[in-house]
Amino acid sequence: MRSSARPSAVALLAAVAATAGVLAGCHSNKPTLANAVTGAEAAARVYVPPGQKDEFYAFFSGGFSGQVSVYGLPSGRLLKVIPVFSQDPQEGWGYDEETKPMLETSFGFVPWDDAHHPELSQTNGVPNGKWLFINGNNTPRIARIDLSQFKTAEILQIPNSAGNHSSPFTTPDGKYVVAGTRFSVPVPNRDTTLASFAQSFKGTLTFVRADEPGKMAIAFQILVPGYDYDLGHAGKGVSDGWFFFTTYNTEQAHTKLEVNASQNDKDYIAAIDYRRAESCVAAGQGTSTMPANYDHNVIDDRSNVAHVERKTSVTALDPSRCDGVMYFLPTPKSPHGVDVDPSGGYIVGNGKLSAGGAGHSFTKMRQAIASKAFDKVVDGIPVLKYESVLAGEVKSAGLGPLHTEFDGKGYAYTSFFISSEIVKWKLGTWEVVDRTPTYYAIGHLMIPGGDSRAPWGKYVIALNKITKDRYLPTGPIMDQSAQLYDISGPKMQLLLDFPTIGEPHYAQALPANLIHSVKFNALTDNANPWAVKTEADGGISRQGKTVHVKMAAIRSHFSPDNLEGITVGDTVFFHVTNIEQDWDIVHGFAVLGNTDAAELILAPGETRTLKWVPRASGVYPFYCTDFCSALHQEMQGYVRVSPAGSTVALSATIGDHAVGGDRMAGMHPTGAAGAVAGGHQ
Ligand code: RUQ
Ligand code: CUA
Repeated sequence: MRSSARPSAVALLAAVAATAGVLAGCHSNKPTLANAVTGAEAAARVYVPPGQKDEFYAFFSGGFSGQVSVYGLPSGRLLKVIPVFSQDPQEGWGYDEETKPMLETSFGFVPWDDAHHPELSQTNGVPNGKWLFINGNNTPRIARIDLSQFKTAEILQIPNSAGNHSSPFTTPDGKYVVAGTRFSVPVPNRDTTLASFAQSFKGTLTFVRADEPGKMAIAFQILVPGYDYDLGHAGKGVSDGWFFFTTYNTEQAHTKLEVNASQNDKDYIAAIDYRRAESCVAAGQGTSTMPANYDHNVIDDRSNVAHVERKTSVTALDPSRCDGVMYFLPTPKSPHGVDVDPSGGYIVGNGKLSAGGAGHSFTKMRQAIASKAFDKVVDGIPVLKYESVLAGEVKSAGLGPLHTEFDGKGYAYTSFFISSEIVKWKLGTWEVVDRTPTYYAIGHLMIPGGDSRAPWGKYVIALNKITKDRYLPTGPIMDQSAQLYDISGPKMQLLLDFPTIGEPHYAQALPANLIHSVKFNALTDNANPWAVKTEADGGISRQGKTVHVKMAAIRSHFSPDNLEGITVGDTVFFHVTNIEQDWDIVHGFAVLGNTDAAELILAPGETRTLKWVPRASGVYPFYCTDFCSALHQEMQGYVRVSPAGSTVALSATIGDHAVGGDRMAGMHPTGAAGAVAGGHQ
């Protein structure tokens, strides 16, 4: 049934890639004169003198590193890496007992993910600097990072999903973030033949309540046809209340997608009226309760201990039984990004295999719905006529459009992967007004606030997939690269290149003054059950084969620092509290030969717990891993480990006195304390 005369996508891609190769190989990779600035000018525009601070915070996804990195703009200086989905030795994230539960899922402990799209929380359609959301693509999850601490605070797993790619884009009021599945799968997942794809595989579009910290929850999942759901964006302004998702593989292929999923001339943008979905869910119209297993992991603010809550069901909505909730907008050709302009009037689809972008008009979409300008109905979902919703196409703009961001001054900027360039065009007239090469193979691009109602349209950043020949070579693999362009004038001007950590699929940025970063955690507020508030609170205790050590860290010693009475066969938990109350005074803790964890890194006022199972008798040093003071090298101690069955008395001392003394004898861990130490043995 499929026309063999039609050139395959592979052939098409090969042809355009050859063109791109020519482009990349010749002089066209030099900026044209109008776009060029001298090195001295560029340097002056990105130079942030020593001691001065950047104008913007930018949050880059780490892609397959699973983390988020924070850069200052315009300098491109790396400020921090925030661990999210991957264990991180630099902060002990996912290694210590407090944070390990954050990486629990219904599949078990999953200490890695592929993090794609950072999304700043919004108020009234504008980033507010409170939180950053990011998706885990491989094992579907959404994380919330608290931007007062620059720390991951919450992770919600998404069931009935596989490849959580169209996520975690937010609604302008911050009520929801979404999760659309890239891979359709049998829902509920079960053993079934792959050839039954078209009959038994489904997609899900998940709406997650995200406006209260610690309470992310799945509001409902819309069960949609078995396509690939790639990216999404909320409507805003005139289109507030709607959500748009791109689809590809409307062919419903389950093998050789590079050919089989590139047959249709148009795939769809799914338009969801989520307020209509809310009313169907409230009325129980078209809904069912589906069993589902997924975890919700939250770090308690005061104790710093993460807890896992297992969830067992979701509310599913069948869109064919909730009329008006969902429409398909035909969009050429395997669209990737779907981006909504600041007014909300245009919905721009970026067809990977097309030569431009298609802009749909929200107003025309409403009219087409009212006049039932339908091409057909698929699984109960009306497909609107292409011409009835199209506002305009950016013609022959480039090859392989992926993403579009907006400057708030009436212009859009689209990344073209294959022709490796950013193209600037005018909303409404669809004419190209500027273009600039990128080095090389740009994926996403980012303007601070560029997907919001009010962009800060001063810079655009290209997030490039291929870096070769731009920096000193580092073997066959080069890190990915970002490029900063000034867009304050009519022409884009390249100012700066800088390498990134992992693959930054996307980034978001906002003015630095919108972020309120705390300096330290008040020790008096520390509710960790194993916290010590003074050096004298430390000590050692035994419950069967488990030994708990409570320890204070303060310049430049641990209290206690000499421990005896531990035997082979014991499991030891070091609960260390940094009792400093000064900004940026950090201590670490590590013990020789520990196979059970990395180090602890302790912010001032914070308690963390390191698990250690000594396998042989002997004496084991421990030490502070963060150069905290002139006597940092003196910040060390010893644990004596005796053979199994030895009767050496437990003792915890510093200098000539015992720490904790008799009080330790009466020390019984609370239930909560047991959860810290006991939950992840
Ligand atoms: S996104 S460019 Cu386009 Cu997940 Cu990677
Ligand atoms: Cu404490 Cu080094």
